[in-house]
Amino acid sequence: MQKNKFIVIEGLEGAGKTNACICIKNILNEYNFKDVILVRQPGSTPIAEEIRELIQKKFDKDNLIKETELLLMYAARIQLVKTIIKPALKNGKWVISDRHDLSSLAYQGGGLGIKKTIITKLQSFFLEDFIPDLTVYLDVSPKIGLKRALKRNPLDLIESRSLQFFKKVRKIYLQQIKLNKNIIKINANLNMQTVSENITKQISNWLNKQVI
Ligand code: T5A
Repeated sequence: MQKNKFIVIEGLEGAGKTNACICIKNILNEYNFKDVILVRQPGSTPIAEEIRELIQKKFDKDNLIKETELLLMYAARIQLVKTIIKPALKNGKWVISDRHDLSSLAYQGGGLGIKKTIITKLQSFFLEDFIPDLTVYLDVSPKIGLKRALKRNPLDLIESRSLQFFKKVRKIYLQQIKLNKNIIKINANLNMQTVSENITKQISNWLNKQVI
C-alpha cells in the first residue's frame, strides 16, 4: 500500500511547471490515486492569492525590499500549508505544489542575496519538519525560460529581473540537488513532449519504490 505524498515542482520561469503538475496528476490517476489536489505558491488561498498579486505588482515609488519579499512569500506559504496542504494530506489526499520553500532559498536567497541562515531559520521556525516527499526540479536555462515566459505574458516584477539574477537562482537549485536526494532533476530545455515523457518515467520509477 502507498501512503499519500506531498510533491513539489520547482524551476525558473518558463520551465514548464504548469505542464509538469498536470503530467504528474495524470500519472497518479493512472496509479489509481484519484484524490490529488494542485496548489501554487504563492497562492491557492484567498489571502495568499492577494499576496501573490501584491508581489507581482510594479509600484512607482515604493520598491519592495528583499526582506519584505521573503516574508510575504513565507506568509503566503504558511497560510497555504496550514489551511490547505496539511489538512489535505491528513485526509489521505496527494498534494502537488507548483513551488514551495526551495523557491525562497533560490530566489530570495540566491537571487536577492539574503543569507541562507536567515531563510533556513524561517523555514525551521514556521515549517518545522514539514518537508516535501519529492521535489521535481525542471532545469531550464534562464535565457530559454524567460523567452518562453515572455511569449506568454508581459513580464511581472520578479520576471523582469536581470539574466544575472536568474543565473544565481539556478545556481542555488543546482547546489540543492547535490545536497538532497529527494530532488529529481529533469532537463526542461527539451521539447514539451520529451520533457513530459521524462517526467512520466522518473515519477513512475519513484512511485514503484514507494511501497510501504
Ligand atoms: N517566487 C515564488 C519567489 O521569488 N519566491 C518564492 O518563495 C516563491 C514561492 C511566481 C513568482 O514568484 C517567485 C517566482 C516567480 O517569479 P508564477 O507566475 O507562478 O509566479 O511564476 P512561475 O512559477 O515562474 O510561472 P511560469 O508560468 O512563468 O512558469 P512555468 O509554470 O514553469 O511555465 P509554464 O508551464 O506556464 O510555461 C511557460 C510557457 O512556456 C511554454 C508553455 O507552453 C508556456 O507558454 N513551455 C514550453 N515551450 C517549449 N518547450 C517546453 N518544454 C515548454 N515548457 C513550457
